[in-house]
Amino acid sequence: MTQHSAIDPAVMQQRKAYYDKIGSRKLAPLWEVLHALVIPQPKSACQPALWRYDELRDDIMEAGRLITAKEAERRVLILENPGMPGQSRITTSLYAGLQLILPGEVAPAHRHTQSALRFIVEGNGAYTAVDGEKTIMREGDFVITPSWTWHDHGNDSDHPMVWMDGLDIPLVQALDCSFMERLPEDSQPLARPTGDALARYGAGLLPVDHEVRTPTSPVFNYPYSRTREALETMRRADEWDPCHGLKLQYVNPATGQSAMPTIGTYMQLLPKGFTGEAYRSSDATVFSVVEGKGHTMVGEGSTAERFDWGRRDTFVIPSWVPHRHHAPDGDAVLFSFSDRPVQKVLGLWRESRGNR
Ligand code: 1HN
Repeated sequence: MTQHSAIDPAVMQQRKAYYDKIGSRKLAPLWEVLHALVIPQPKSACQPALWRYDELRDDIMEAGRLITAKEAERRVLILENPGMPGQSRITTSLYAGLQLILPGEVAPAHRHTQSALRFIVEGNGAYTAVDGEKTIMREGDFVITPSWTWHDHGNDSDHPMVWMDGLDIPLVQALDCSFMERLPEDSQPLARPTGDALARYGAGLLPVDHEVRTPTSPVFNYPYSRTREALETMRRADEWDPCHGLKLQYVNPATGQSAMPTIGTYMQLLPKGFTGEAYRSSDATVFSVVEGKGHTMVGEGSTAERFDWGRRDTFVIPSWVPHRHHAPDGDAVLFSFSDRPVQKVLGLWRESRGNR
């Protein structure tokens, strides 16, 4: 903004008339908006927020009595960032929701250009089928639906299943490249046995003539049992990061890049008694608590908030907001996701530790 208070009212009036005139020719003065467009550091509409699972579980189950998975197409409660109401986003660039599928239900097959992740929050035994292969989902599993792959879900178990969906919807929206199709059948035909992708690509091996054709990982279920075991084995080396504890990123084994091109996914272990140092990064991050309880101090000084979290809770930390994780009472495990791979490939990503 220019300093209007110091400007001669006659000049102001001339400028206003000029803006109106050029406005009718689809022109606008940059100098009136420049300082709001290019700011010294991120100032996001995204707010820190916490969703406690024990407070919202009844609401999810009530949706199960109001509408079927099939009628809804996807029966999901959107985790809506309170700073961006009505925009179906948890951060500026990402969508998240909690999806319920009851025993015997199916969520019919469709595909879209948006990439999706599922992070399993409650229950074991429902399946998702992706591009001709089914995988059975268990708590803590990280499951991928790559862009433009057919996917349908079903629950052949005897209990409800809830998972968190993370999609790059706002990002795709910003680029105006949403495409979507439905299959006439509820379930897609299967082309390969369950477990094929993990065997083929997830054992430190690749088919001898494997060609990388898409940026998304060919492994589409990263089972929690393996992830947890990796963290447990690593802890013996005792090399804790002062901000993150032990933190791993999920990778595409065929490229070494992030498992999904638009969404970075991570799992971290905070050991009992962990007192994290302050950390901030330019990628707003969504956390899902897999094990244990603890708290995260969000922000600095008098405006700092404390998020007390436990198993199955979700919280979000906006871009460039300092935060510290604490796990005073026992080990805690956090899954997280953000748009970091996009920021990195564009050369935009930044982080800082401590008071820098
Ligand atoms: C979608 O396809 C799923 O496949 C979940 O489970 C959530 C939110 C918006 C658009 C598509 C799914 C979605 C979605």
